[in-house]
Amino acid sequence: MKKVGIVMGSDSDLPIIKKATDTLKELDIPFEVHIYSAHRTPEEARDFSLHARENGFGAIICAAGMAAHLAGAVAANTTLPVIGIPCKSSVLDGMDALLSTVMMPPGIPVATVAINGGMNAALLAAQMIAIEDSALAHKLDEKRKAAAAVVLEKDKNVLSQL
Ligand code: RP5
Repeated sequence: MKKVGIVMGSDSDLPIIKKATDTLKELDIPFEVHIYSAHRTPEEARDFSLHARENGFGAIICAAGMAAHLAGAVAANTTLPVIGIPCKSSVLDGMDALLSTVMMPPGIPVATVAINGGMNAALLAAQMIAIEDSALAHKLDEKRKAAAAVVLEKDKNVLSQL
């Protein structure tokens, strides 16, 4: 199975990445995690993305806050799908990172999830890997069914709480 690459701009982004790695672990998807910054360690971020395909990755998740150029910088060096997580890590509450991540110029796409959207980034990466992996696609279907069952259980009980 292809691996998911996870790159975060700083170790202060770890709580958001943890939501992604928990989800990937639950789905038995192999992953690799790095702290590379578009601004502080641009060479390492570039090298990782340039060689990601030959190193067995199928998708890359990038999490960064503030002027978040990491996902775009990684996407510039690979045609693997890149998923950006804008992180809330400044006085602008993540709006800065959201706009920096989502507003890519035509030609270099980044699939941007919600601010701090670690779980959805992992699920989206899993769905990409599952295009060629029917066992994983089945696991994703089952996970959705389980999540729906939780909501329906709450529906059954809501009246008793009012
Ligand atoms: C970004 O700046 C990082 O992704 C992080 O979200 C933010 C703050 O980084 P630290 O100052 O906490 O290292 O590059």
